[in-house]
Amino acid sequence: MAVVTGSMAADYARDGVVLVKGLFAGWVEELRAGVERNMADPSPQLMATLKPGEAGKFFDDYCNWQRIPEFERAIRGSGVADVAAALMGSERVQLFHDHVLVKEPGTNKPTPWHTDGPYYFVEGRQTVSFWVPLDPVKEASLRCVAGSHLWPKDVLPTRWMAETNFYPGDHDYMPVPDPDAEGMRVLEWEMEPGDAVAFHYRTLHGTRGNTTTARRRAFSLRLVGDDARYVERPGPTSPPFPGHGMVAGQRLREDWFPYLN
Ligand SMILES: O=C(O)CCC(=O)C(=O)O
Repeated sequence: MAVVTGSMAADYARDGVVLVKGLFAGWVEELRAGVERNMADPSPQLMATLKPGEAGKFFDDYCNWQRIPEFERAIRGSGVADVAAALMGSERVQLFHDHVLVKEPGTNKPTPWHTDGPYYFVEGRQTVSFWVPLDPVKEASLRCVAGSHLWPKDVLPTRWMAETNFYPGDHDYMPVPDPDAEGMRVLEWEMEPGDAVAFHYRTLHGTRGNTTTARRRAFSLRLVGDDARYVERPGPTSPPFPGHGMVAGQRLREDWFPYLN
């Protein structure tokens, strides 16, 4: 069971990202089985990721924990809620959604720099995602810009494949920066299966392509804490959760987004 030290919580508050070694180490086979089940039977929300002619295969699907028992067992059994509570400084922890991102060998396409927050209909200081590789990763690991969760403006959300703005119309977003060219502090780790990068919904992140001969399977888990509230966005969000019926300022409805602790 991974333990959050005081210095890890302080790092998370300052950088908006921290490595949690071995958080899902006992759940790797379970999660791999869940990913296989998910890939064999994707949801209707499966995302198109590669343009015609782009090399490889990039599987990107989400919101499946209710129908993939391996995911629910790992989420409830791993102790991730306690880790999330300690990192966020939150009493309660709610499950927002799961996300599977598999880059097969030779998928050169990088995952573009982005922050998840603007795509979501929930906002708060207390948010955390756990990106969990299910294969050893080096170059294709998650890359996060330290401190970006504290930037005053949200980063423009875009559609990864079409490279157009995610929401119609003009909104007050900052343009997507180029962290390498702009000399930003980028944190990334060589990781073992079951390690986790914990990062805030406002943290700028991306990944390189998978140019290796090995698969790069990743399970990402999105959780929220006490101060997270439903917010209106300029259009349908990702994930959309049609018919959710929530209004601005409400906590996420408990019957769809259960408490984990
Ligand atoms: O795995 C990737 O390529 C990107 C992961 C990501 O953006 C996320 O988990 O939010």
